[in-house]
Amino acid sequence: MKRVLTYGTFDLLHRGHVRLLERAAALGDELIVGLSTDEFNRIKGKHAYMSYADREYILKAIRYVDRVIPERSWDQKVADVQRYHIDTFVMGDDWQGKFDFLKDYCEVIYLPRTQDISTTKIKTDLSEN
Ligand code: C2G
Repeated sequence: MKRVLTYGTFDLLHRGHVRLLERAAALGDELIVGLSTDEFNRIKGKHAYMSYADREYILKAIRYVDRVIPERSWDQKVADVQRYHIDTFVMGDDWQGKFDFLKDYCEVIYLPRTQDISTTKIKTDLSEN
């Protein structure tokens, strides 16, 4: 049983998010997603349009996602990798190198981001029309 872990806000779920989840899930048998809480988003300087509950509800409907756990801080990743017996940690390559400290605990893979789509772009495009 190969377990994969990733984290994110996943607000206004779009093709870039789903492609990340699809590719991450393909790396193992089970994909666990650490979903940023509304409080942690404030720490990240992000304001999600959708609440944690709504973002969790939508993520759980995605066929590639097996489990959703709350992401409350920057410092929980090592504990999560150990607690959930994670084999592979995956993030988009906008985070390239930022989580290499996890290489002591599991495989770390950064996947190419999907171009021309982001939650910020969606919000900007909508506000201009
Ligand atoms: N992503 C992607 N392509 C896009 C947009 C996002 O591959 N066009 C990926 C990001 O690289 C990330 C995941 O989708 O791996 C979730 O993106 P966000 O919700 O923006 O997550 P972020 O705010 O980067 O939070 O501790 C890690 C943080 O919680 C990551």
